[in-house]
Amino acid sequence: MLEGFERYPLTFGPSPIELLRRLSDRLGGAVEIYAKREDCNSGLACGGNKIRKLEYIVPDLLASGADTLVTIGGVQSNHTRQVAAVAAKLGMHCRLVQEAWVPVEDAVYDRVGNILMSRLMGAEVQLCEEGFDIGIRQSWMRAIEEVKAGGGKPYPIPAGASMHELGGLGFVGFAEEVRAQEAELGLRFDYILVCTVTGSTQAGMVVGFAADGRQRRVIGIDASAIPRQTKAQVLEIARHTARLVRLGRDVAEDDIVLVEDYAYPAYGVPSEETNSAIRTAARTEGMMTDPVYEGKSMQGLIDLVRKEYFAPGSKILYAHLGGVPAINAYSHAFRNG
Ligand code: 5PA
Repeated sequence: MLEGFERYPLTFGPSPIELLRRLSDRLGGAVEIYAKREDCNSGLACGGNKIRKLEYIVPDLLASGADTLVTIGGVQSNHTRQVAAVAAKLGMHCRLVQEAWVPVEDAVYDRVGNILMSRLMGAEVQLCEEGFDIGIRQSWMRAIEEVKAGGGKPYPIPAGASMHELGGLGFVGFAEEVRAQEAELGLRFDYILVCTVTGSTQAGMVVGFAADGRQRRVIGIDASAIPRQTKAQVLEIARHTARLVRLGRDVAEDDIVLVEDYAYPAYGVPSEETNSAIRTAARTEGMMTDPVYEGKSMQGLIDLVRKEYFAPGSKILYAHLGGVPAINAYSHAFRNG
């Protein structure tokens, strides 16, 4: 589906798939849980899902003649950290707008984890007070204008690279990669579980898996706590991406499956159940997840397995999208493990 699109390699190659045997057993052994490790997909500052999206955006930004990448996220955004890494790798400037998306009072929240790495990689970091939103932001538009006013040539990348023309392509590629790995492993996944916030990860997967009829087997676990807006954005990106790759059919509203039950109490704030899911993954598999994204999808996975949402014998692929650096900003929750 992606033959007509240029890709600038930033990942190590196909990300590994591993069976989570002890986690599967811990949850009763009726289903087999696998993880696809996007959290170790690249050497660029710990990698993650944005690296895969950016592989299809970099050719466009190089062709544009831009000298400064301008993007946006919360203070502990993984996306902004990955854009900073790509800018460093390409030898470009990077301007990051980091909004107050999460209501935290931790004294080191804006010093550790992702934001520490972004600063270290030379990005210009601007903290601002605006709250959480997955749409197009005024603060970001202002930063783009400021770069222009300073004589630079900005290349704008919206939050999560999602509402970018090419933002859905990377995860179409993820689906194609999974199909090739399934052939090698001699199995077929019945469900693909993914954490969703700005939407292009799930949207790309929906388009990619629609090619073999599995789009409704992509189970989005909402971590935004604004599921209506998030689901609408996933649908919009999926429809756009389907046209772009000439899928040959439209994406229906029902093709977007978004489970809303695990994002509480708020975006970026883990519940006790989220933290308990993080501990379970860590203690059964040595697999680290974070309190903002993957901990919530891990919580969803564990709860849905326990509720027998998946038929016995199902093979489930948990897309681990990265995000572990942010755990440093939540040290209090894990002070006793
Ligand atoms: C993010 C996003 P989408 O935004 O494509 O739906 O992906 C959700 C997601 N897991 C899942 C991890 C580890 C993520 O980082 N992060 C954003 C960020 O600013 O880091 C875009 C919100």
